[in-house]
Amino acid sequence: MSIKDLRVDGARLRRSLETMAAIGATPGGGVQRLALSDEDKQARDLFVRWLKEIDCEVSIDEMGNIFGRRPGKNRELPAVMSGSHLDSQPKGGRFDGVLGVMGALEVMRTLHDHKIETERDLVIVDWTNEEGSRFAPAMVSSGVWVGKLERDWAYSRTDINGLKQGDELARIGYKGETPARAFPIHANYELHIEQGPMLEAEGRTIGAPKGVLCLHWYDIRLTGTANQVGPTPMAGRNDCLLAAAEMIQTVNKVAHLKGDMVATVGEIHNYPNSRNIIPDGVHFTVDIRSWEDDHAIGAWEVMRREFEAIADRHGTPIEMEITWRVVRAPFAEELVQNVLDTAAELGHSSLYMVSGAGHDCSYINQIAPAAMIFIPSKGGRSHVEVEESSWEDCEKGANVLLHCMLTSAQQL
Ligand code: HGY
Ligand code: MN
Ligand code: MN
Repeated sequence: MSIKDLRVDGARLRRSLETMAAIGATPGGGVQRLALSDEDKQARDLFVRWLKEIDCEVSIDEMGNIFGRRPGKNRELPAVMSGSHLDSQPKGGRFDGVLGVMGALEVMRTLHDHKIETERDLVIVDWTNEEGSRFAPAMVSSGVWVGKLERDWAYSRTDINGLKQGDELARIGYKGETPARAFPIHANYELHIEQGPMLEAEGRTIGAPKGVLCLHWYDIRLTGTANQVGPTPMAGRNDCLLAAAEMIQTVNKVAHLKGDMVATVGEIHNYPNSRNIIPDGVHFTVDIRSWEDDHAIGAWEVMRREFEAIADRHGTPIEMEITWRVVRAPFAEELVQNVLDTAAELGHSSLYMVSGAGHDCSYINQIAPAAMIFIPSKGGRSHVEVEESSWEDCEKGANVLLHCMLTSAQQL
């Protein structure tokens, strides 16, 4: 069979996705596989087993990133890499992240079945804690790997129960010895569901993002004056939840200032959260994204000033933390073109677009040529239990990944 006629085994890809979906399955048909949870460990152990079944060299680094390497003929050449993440949102979907890891595994299985030799090594990877839901920020382990985030800072990040990311890595047995530091990469591809409505709306099969928006995360903490709700007059209260409500309105208002921007308050904690106590503490998060980095920066400056004015008016002490910022990731044009050309050669329609969702590929893009391959999300939904993509599109995306990786792996 000529290399051009090589195709993945769609049924086997479906089986591996269904097997993974059973790990942390939720009653609503989604998954809960929070980073470094027992479910994440279960999925990791299975991935490692599958890598060993096809004779990949397995390594686990200090951030728990799992690498499976398939030797090429010229081992000293920079490798071709592909991967994504096995961790999920609290009530996440069965495709976000895991498609990119299982799709890459299916590529390796296909090459293994057909005994295909490549010039360059191929490496596939499960990046630890891409979601940033349990331990903020997102994409933390690819961020450490490319040298943009500090390992010990990442280790120190805590979840809502005060557990540290580094301790949880050790607890599940994935705090590896290998330094979490980039090795030479010739090209990096990430297969992922679009998580938005564009491909479906345009009736296209393969998305070729020109890049990923910048992502900026902030944590806002307010201090109120708790009291019994009954006897305390309305005048003179320091009600920090009321102040927070006005700030949340501000986030939404500012987001509309620029067409390429989105801003969201997705997480809020109210203390002591009792209906008959005026709250004495509120913690909420702000997520701002835009294609132009300075739009998101400018939006934050407006929000920050308005938050200060609101806090002042309520007499509410406020702390604002710039938690995390990752710059916009414009992907390598020649790799994006390779995605578009490969989709066409395989007979699939494609769409040149932008990714509003963050991905590990954003960080890899800062040290090596990178690009992504999207498939449609039904109803444009994601980060929800009803997240859905068709098995046929999963197979098509994996075939585009297979041939993009082969094209790059044969380049000398
Ligand atoms: O936030 C994101 O877009 C990704 O799910 N980490
Ligand atoms: Mn993802
Ligand atoms: Mn996600």
